[in-house]
Amino acid sequence: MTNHTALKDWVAKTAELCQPDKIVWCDGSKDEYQRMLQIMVDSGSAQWLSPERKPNSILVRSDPADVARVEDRTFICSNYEADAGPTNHWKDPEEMHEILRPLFRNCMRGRTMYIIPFSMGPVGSPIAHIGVEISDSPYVVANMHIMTRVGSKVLEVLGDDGEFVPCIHSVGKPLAFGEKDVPWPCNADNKYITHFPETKEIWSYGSGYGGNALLGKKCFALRIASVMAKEQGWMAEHMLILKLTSPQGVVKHIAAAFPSACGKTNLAMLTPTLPGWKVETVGDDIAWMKFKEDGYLYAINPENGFFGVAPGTNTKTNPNAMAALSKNSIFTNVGKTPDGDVWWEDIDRPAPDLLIDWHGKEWVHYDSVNKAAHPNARFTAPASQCPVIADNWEDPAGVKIDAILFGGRRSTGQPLALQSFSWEHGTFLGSTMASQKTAAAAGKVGELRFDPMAMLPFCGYNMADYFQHWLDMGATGGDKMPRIFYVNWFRRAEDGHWLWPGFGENSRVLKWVCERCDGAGDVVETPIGLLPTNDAIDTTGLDIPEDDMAELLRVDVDEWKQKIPLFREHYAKFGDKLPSELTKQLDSLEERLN
Ligand code: O2Y
Ligand code: MN
Repeated sequence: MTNHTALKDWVAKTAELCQPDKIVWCDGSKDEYQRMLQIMVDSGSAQWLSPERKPNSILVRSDPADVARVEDRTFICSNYEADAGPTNHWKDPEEMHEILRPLFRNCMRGRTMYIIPFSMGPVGSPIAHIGVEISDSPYVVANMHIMTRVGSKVLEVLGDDGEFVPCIHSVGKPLAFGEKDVPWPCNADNKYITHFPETKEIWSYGSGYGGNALLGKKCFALRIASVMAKEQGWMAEHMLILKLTSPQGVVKHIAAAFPSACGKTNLAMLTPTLPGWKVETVGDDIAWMKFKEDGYLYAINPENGFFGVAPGTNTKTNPNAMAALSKNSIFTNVGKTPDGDVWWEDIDRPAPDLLIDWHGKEWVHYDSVNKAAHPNARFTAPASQCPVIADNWEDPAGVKIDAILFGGRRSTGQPLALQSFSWEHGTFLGSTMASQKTAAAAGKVGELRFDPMAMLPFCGYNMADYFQHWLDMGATGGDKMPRIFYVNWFRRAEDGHWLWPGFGENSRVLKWVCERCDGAGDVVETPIGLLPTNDAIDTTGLDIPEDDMAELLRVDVDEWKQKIPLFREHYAKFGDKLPSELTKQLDSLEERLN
């Protein structure tokens, strides 16, 4: 097991509080993974899929009241409210512990308490960090096996006194003696996803789903890690990492931040349409970046798998994701076909007769309201199963990041691509990032929501301090920092047609980014940044009208002028904590537009 005294004490204290029937230390073995699946199947929580269709894979249906991250139940419990900032829900740490203690008392009665030591990043990498999750959910154990590196090898690296982030999770449904469990235990009316940035602890109660329960992901790798990164001089970002190779063999690594539901997984696994270009995946959701002795920023993907949205994933939009999920995967809230396969909206084939929906009921008909799969239905698949996983994706030294892309879903105004004038201007672009709301998020579809650096739900401290951290990183890295770009695949013409085909054609923009990193690629200076000239993006073989291309790269000065008050209003939320550099950047933009 372990001789780590602090870890053993913490486990004993937690067991005393939660009163589980049994304690199991996870070793991360294949046998253990299989045991978890069988436990879920035997208890009625999961069912095996057909070994022919989806070998060694299970289907799980959650409680309909537990289907997604719950931002309104997510708290940053810093000592001072100002340190959580205006974009987070804050609670005093003592007050939160007063709420949590009675909820956690005896909460694991009738259940097994699993101790899951996990590494975020390749075990032993200088960029990686260790966490230990205590959970009463076998679904969490199995998912953590795929999404992180679990087990004895992590305890070895931890040694007798290594640092770890303690993560406590309970579904919040103790069982009375002899009480039969429900298929998806949770406590729908009492969810708390809480983070303690000063003590670097995570406590999660009441939900068994995704980001609420797999605490290595959003809770640790983004909210707590963003605090650690600020304190220690590195970056924890909501970014994919891809490896781009030109026909001449020039390799660039690109990190990209897009809000949820803007195609990050698709971009990370893109199949280029440009002959000779290759995209390989390092990660699809999170990047941890640290300086190396050479002064450059190197990134790892702290995760080990993909927790991807199923609906909309198909062999056209993302053949590599389809291959990754073809076996050894966990499917949550998707439909099930009579031959034991999975089905979701916009998968490659029409819905068969006798399809079972995510509620476990026979699906009667296809309409836009009654979906067979929940819109946030997920697949959990090992990254190693992705056909285009990069050969260096587990390099403990990380990959040198050459470029950072920001992007969102914007039907008007924002051009196809632009490069920032400088790191500071790039930070300004990230801080004013906005995206149109999709049907998946609360609020009016199409409404613009500011989502700085795609970190709005994930920054574990005051976002104004986070902006300052970006500026500080730039000051440290100087010329060696990645070049920053802003892209937008989602422009529509006035008549509503898409101006840019997207998907594999986005490789054309990546080619220009690659050229710009080497000081080539044509640009024109505009008030909002350095735009590609009309022929700088390689459109060879692409049937795109010249007018559409011109529109994609047009800067509508009047439209941009109208955005200035919105930017000021967005910045005003941060009061005098907003770095003066960003106000300066906004003033300069306004001047350039006038
Ligand atoms: O609904 C959840 O719990 C998952 S959210 C998620 C999962 C994978 C990658 N990104 C996200 C996200 O919300 O950004
Ligand atoms: Mn994400």
